[in-house]
Amino acid sequence: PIPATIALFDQLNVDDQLAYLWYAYTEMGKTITPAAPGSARLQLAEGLLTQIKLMSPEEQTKVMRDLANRADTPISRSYGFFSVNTKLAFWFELGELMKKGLVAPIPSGYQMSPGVQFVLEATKKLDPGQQITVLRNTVVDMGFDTSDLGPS
Ligand code: 45D
Repeated sequence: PIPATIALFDQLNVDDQLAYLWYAYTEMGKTITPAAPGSARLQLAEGLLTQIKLMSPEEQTKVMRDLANRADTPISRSYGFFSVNTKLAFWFELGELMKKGLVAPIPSGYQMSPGVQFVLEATKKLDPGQQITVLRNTVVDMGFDTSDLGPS
């Protein structure tokens, strides 16, 4: 069920991937709150989060789309160097910043596509440990991995 759920996620377009992460975060956020913020991992991500906070809302949304799109940008490259748990902690913190109004929110009236709902439902059927495995897999390939460029 874990690989199947990840395969479903991989088929989503970039906006649907972001929407999926957002709703997974808002539902799981309740249970993972003590583990994620303030962790030592987040210090590695602090520089990026600070840069993002200083951007316009449009730029903030673009950064998140670029990450999901694996676009080659300075921020996507920095993200690519994070460990998988730092990647999760980074997204978690972005979610917190969105809730606080410091990062551009989901547009009001936004409706999940059927694809997003489907992957979310599949995720809810997994146990909590499996859910985190799915989330690790969704964020691990985001950003830009400079090792994909091969030897220069
Ligand atoms: O205009 O370190 C749309 C543990 C549509 C322990 C959009 C852990 C149109 C160790 C796409 C909706 C393993 C527990 C716009 C960590 C449109 C440890 C915008 C785990 C603007 C870290 C969409 C932690 C946007 C875990 C902006 C499990 C979407 C953390 C943004 C999980 C989505 C964190 C965001 C998750 C999602 C965070 C910010 C799932 C964040 C998700």
